[in-house]
Amino acid sequence: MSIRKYFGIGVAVLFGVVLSSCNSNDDLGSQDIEIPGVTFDGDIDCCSAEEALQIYRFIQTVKIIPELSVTIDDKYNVYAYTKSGSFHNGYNDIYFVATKKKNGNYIKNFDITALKPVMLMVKMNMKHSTPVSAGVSSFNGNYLAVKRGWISFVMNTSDAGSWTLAFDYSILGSKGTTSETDITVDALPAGQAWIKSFKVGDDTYYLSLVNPLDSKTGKNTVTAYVSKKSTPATTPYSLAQEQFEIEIDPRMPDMGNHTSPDNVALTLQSDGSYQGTLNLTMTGRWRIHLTVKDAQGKVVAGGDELSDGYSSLYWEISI
Ligand SMILES: [Cu+2]
Repeated sequence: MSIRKYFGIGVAVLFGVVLSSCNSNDDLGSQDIEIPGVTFDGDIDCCSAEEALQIYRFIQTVKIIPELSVTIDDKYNVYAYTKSGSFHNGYNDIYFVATKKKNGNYIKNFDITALKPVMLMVKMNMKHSTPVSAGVSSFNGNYLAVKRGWISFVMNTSDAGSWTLAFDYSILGSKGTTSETDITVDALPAGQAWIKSFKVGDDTYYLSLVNPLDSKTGKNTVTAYVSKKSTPATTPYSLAQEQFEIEIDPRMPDMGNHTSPDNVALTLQSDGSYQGTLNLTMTGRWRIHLTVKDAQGKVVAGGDELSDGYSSLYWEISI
């Protein structure tokens, strides 16, 4: 009893936050606002009221992608979110939650087992996919019912072509694949380039820089993924099995290409990502010139081929 009372207080506090953030309408009694999942009714497939509140709070930090909302077997709803409510060129985190249609409660255990983005290149009449996360897993220990994956788009939507996204799901016994849904992938602003490719023999690899806009002045832990282009190219590109090391040489092209000290090459981590240290000593536009070495330490991409002596393989970010 006391536990439910505690949750009741939690809900009331949350309503207070919601109302004060848009405090124009005093007629909105808290009882008129429905937070999905907060009606704790002992549904064992679903979250407790406390978990539901965590999810609800998390969802306030991201934006829904309406076109990717689907109803499954007339029993479940799946909602997809990104930070901005849209997709852009390069790396995008994508989040999913699932609810029961009949009561709106968040479902604790479900899986999105594959993300399947495909671009139709209209003029060339060919299709290709793009790098994706190995799977979609729980956000973290606090957000078991929020799943997170990523897609790194090699191209944006343009006259050259457009994207669709489908995904495989498994929700309380319902399994299947959603239909291919049209999505828009926006170009990045000038001064930003977050995905680059290189070739080793006949194989094409993609280097996806993770959420570079989170970088701040000073030393940043920088994360990237190396993905391998699939055959056929319509199969989503999974993480490369080969091991690399990615040396970074950040330069400011607008300021005489000065660099910064104490950068650390990106190396493979146990979770499949690459991590290193990127030191951005000031705000502005940075080119992060890359030299990629294979497991034997041999340079396989990048180097000093630009006329100014810097690698032509680079990410570009503006902070
Ligand atoms: Cu394309």
